[in-house]
Amino acid sequence: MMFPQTTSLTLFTIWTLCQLQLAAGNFVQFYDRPSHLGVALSTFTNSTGNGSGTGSGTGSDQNELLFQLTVPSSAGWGAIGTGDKMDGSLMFILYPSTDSDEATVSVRTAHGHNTPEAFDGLQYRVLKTSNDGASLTADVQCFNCTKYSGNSIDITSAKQPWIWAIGPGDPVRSNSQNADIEQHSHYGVFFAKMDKARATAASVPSVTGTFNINTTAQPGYINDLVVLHAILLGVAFVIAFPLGAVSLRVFRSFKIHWIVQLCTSVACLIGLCVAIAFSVLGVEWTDFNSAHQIIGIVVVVLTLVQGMLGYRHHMNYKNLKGRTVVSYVHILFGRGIIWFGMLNSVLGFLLADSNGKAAGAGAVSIIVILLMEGALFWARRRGLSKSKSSSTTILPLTTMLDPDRVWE
Ligand code: HEM
Ligand code: HEM
Ligand SMILES: *[C@@H]1O[C@H](CO)[C@@H](O)[C@H](O)[C@H]1NC(C)=O
Ligand SMILES: *[C@@H]1O[C@H](CO)[C@@H](O)[C@H](O)[C@H]1NC(C)=O
Ligand SMILES: CC(=O)N[C@H]1CO[C@H](CO)[C@@H](O)[C@@H]1O
Ligand SMILES: CC(=O)N[C@H]1CO[C@H](CO)[C@@H](O)[C@@H]1O
Repeated sequence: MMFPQTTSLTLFTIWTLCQLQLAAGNFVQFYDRPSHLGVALSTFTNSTGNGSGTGSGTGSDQNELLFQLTVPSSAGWGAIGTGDKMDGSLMFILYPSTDSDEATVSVRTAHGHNTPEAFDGLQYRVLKTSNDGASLTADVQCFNCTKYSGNSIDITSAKQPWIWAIGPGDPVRSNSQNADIEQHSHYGVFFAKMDKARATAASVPSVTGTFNINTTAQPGYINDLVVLHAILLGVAFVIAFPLGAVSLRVFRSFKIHWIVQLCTSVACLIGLCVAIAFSVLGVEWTDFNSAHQIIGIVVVVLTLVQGMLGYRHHMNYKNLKGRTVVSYVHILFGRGIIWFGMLNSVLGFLLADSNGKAAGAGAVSIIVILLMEGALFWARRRGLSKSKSSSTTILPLTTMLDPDRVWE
């Protein structure tokens, strides 16, 4: 009666030891269960490499990347790449070769979302490949991948981003580095604790089981939330708030002003909640220590304060028929918030590594600021010539957004 129990206990012990062995084996593993793409990765410092025998001298140390990639044959192709996006990524794409039980490892880089192109600036070795009909597997030893300077690999990083993708299933069968591949059906980003992948020998780890080992997949919906966040806050600061600001002078409507600014503030609050949600749920931005995140929280909170100031000003104005400190703070903050909000959309795109979009947002913001100041200046001149009373020619900035003039 004891026998089966002892056996299972022994098996359990062996299994546990294997797991410990895995954990101590110093590699990381990513496995996407829906698509069956798996990769096991480690790094190894080759101090005798690079043809020099000086040993520990840092100049001759070479950090090798060793990995096994396995993808389902039915996908047509499968790949991993460095960094968190295609643009600038160093990619290893695996597809069947003309030899029915082998596979081809194609090393490529991508520009934007274009089909990646073969890259030959790499010193690597494909140790073995296989195609058993169900999956393709390859063992790769790369001698200088860690020197790649696009979306680079940091072997000490606790949050190294990687991308992966699998094909749509169209059969690829080629020995060429340049085989035509069709756009992926599935893709994603994962983060690896590279500092846990430092191996003491140059052996390629094997994909074991269907779980992650010291890697975290970035949930796919994070991207959609980022886009929602960027639209809500970008439109708010670059279009809606400036429009609301000039409506007071140009359309002479207090009503349009407060309705637009209130709705926009609500949109900002939603955009902020979305940002906090994806920053917490994701992997990459959990520390809340980037300038974009800090400025963003401050600016959005200030927009709410700004609403209260506006309301107070309005009440005071009704009673006192004149401006109070509150009015001046509202006028000053109004501009400041819009400028910092615009600056923050630029910082947001920079944080997301979209330098082109950052430049675009910056250019549009400057144009909008000029249009806004122009409209305010013009409206002020018009107001002055009509009232004829005040003849000041040099206007302090603060009077341009003067909320009083609406009720005159
Ligand atoms: C035929 C080759 C490829 C084409 C035409 C292509 C095209 C695209 C396009 C248009 C997008 C934008 C999002 C979408 O439309 O779904 C995208 C995103 C993405 N692709 Fe590719 N891709 C190719 C190969 C690859 C490979 C080999 C990888 C992985 C190593 C990869 C990983 C990704 C990832 C992670 C994203 C989301 C992040 C980003 O926008 O860069 N792609 N791809
Ligand atoms: C004035 C307020 C803000 C504006 C105008 C703004 C705007 C933007 C824009 C335009 C992007 C680029 C998104 C893309 O690539 O499509 C972005 C990205 C981002 N935002 Fe904001 N944002 C604001 C506040 C915040 C706050 C308060 C947080 C967090 C607490 C935050 C977190 C992020 C993060 C983490 C990204 C990078 C996402 C990625 O990896 O692509 N933002 N933001
Ligand atoms: C070290 O690197 C050299 C090439 O730079 C390579 O020939 C050698 O096999 C490597 N040694 C190990 C243990 O990986
Ligand atoms: C890797 O080594 C090869 C051969 O020495 C060299 O041509 C290539 O530029 C190197 N690549 C990187 C990314 O350092
Ligand atoms: C599953 C696994 O191997 N996890 C390891 C990841 O790294 C931590 C240290 O941060 C180890 O304690 C875990 O065993
Ligand atoms: C054979 C070889 O890879 N030599 C390289 C050793 O490293 C130096 C600089 O780190 C390179 O310039 C050599 O090409």
